[in-house]
Amino acid sequence: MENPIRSVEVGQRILSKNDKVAEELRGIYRQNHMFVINLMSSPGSGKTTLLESIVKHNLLNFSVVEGDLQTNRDAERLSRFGVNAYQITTGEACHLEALMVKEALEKLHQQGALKEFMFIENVGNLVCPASYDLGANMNIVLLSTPEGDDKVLKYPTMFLCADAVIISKADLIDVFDFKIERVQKDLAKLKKEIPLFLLSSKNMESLQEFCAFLQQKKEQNYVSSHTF
Ligand SMILES: Nc1nc2c(ncn2[C@@H]2O[C@H](COP(=O)(O)OP(=O)(O)O)[C@@H](O)[C@H]2O)c(=O)[nH]1
Ligand SMILES: [Mg+2]
Repeated sequence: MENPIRSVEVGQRILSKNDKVAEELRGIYRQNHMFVINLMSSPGSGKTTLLESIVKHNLLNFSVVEGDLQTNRDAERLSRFGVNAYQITTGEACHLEALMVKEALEKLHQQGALKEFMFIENVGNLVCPASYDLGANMNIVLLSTPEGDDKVLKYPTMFLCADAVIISKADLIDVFDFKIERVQKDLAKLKKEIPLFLLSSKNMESLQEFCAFLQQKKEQNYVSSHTF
């Protein structure tokens, strides 16, 4: 009997449900003149502290979507500084999905809380968030000095989706014998050119430089070209 199973070659990438919602999100961000940054990193690498530092020094006007498995702690940390922060708790999911962000966006919109910048603090890990497009203008990955300078090639999928990389906790570079050149070399193997920032929450200049970069990208209407 003839085998009833036929395979068909697909020349085009099939868009997943997440990709479709991410595309919708890009339209919503554009319409609302928002510049959206998806922050990804291991837990504890300094994402929330970075956002706190930006608001403390009044460097950008932003709202936040927070992603964690449990607790509202990060949204509460930012709310203390008057930031409009919406917390998504994912339960067991190790990443945020576009639909979750869409719902958060609707809530922030209803509260009249949308600002020109919106940060999405993704669930902390260097694996799963790299597979989910959130429609962000920029995907930014933090690597903190205590994690070690060897992580880029260990987690290539994450660093491949980055439009910029931050080495955070730069004040601890010497303590952890962290070699910036190793990160630069490994990033060069993955991508030809990628903006790299050395950042410390204790160093105002480094924060200013990073925020000026985001302002510039916003003015250029930068949209990430990464395909998730
Ligand atoms: N030395 C130093 N510690 C930092 C810096 N940024 C964050 N931390 C500390 O790192 C810990 C985790 O930071 P947090 O922002 O909660 O990380 P998140 O899980 O990525 O949001 C906290 O104890 C922060 O005080 C920094 O630039 N330098
Ligand atoms: Mg956090």
